Amino acid sequence: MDARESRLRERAAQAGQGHLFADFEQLAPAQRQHLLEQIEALDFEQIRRHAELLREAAPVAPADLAPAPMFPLERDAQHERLAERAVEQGARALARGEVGFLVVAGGQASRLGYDGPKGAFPIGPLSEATLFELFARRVKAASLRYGVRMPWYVMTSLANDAATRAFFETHEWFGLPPEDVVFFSQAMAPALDFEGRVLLSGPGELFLAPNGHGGTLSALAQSGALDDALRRGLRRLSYFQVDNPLAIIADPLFLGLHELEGARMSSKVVAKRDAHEKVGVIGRIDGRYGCIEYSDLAPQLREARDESGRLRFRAGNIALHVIELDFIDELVGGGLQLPWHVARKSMNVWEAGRMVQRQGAKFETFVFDALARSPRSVVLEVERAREFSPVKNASGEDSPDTTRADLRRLHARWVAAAGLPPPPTAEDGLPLVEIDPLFADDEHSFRARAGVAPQPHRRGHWYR
Ligand code: UD2
Repeated sequence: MDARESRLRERAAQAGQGHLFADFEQLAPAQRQHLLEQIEALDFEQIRRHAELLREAAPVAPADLAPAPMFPLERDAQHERLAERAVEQGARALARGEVGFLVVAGGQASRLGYDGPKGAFPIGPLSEATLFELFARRVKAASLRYGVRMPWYVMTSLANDAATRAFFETHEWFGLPPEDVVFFSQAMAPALDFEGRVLLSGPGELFLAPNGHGGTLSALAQSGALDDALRRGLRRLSYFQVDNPLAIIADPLFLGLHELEGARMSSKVVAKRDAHEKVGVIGRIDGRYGCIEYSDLAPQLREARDESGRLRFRAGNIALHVIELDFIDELVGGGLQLPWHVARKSMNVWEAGRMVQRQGAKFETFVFDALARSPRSVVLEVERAREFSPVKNASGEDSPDTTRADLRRLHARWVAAAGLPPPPTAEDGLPLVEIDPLFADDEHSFRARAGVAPQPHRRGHWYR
């Protein structure tokens, strides 16, 4: 046994993780080296704290919850005046090249059951364009519209980094300048059993899971992506999730309101469908901005109505944010530690020489917990049909079928608004139409091109 191995064996044993060496003798030399490297990289102190978290009773629900003031969809004259100013302000910031894009794509797409980066999933109703391609075309559309380079930061994780980079390379970065697509990887956190022991996912392989989208902030700083953004003269990032192809990523209204408010991090929300929709709610928690998890909202608050009869806590979080770069710099520089959240689930693990299914825990931090550090923040209510239709599950609610249907409905709306002939209806009773973001990226720009006929397509109307 060499010195490194005995040192690591001792460290693991002291931390109560001696079982990691149980199969060591049966491993091939390369597997042993790999396991030693993984153990060397473990933060045993953090694992100890995570194990403690598991032993604690369920976290106490926050004491003081209140809805956050919103910039609403239904606007009075004063709102309209502010919106006009904001749109101008936001458009100026975009044209000055102060805004970059940030997509979080480090998740494992386990609910979708797709074997590959979620962004490589085909979603275009006619084009079958992947999520990454649709976003790339939106980034390009924004860059052309504002006549400025707009870098795109793509967060991956160890589980999909190589595959994501290869996917972009194969598709020649979807026509974007490769130097303007910056990949960076979030950190991983070991999954534990309920006694706090690190789990294995195979022989000599630790069970590591992405550390949640809260990991974005420190990963931006540690990877050099934050410096890259500052060097380019960016001031803020437009943050979105890879699963929502409706996301409006270069939104002058949102950016302008955020800037006029002097906010450091802001959020878009949609009115919850009903009291039971399982989305977090943006609100005030103990006097600070934050996102109240569905499960933390007591039934009487979940159902509570305001004087107009609408849900009191209705600001459903759709995970679209604007985040100032100097805010990230300050948080990370100050040793940012977002709270850890525990997800208990059934997992396939390697134990006593075979794969078994058992209960375990993954640990994640959430980016919206950083809202608590932004004294001012905009909560902009947007229309669900225009901006939110996530691909989460393989079928049923929030699945590829519902997202494609929502894209078709939205684009049919643009076609109708432009007074163009309606697209053909498919067997499901919905119009079969798709508009390429580079043809037009919103209703307004579509109307401006209303003279252009759709490309013939064997099934529907494809504007591209
Ligand atoms: C999230 C929000 C929920 C609502 C919803 C909107 C949380 C805990 N809940 O639900 O309140 O806003 O989104 O769609 O966030 N990701 C990473 N790294 C990770 C984990 C996730 O990059 O370690 C990415 C992932 O690739 C995806 C996004 O974050 O783009 C959301 O992840 P999710 O599908 O696990 O979030 P979900 O559905 O629990």
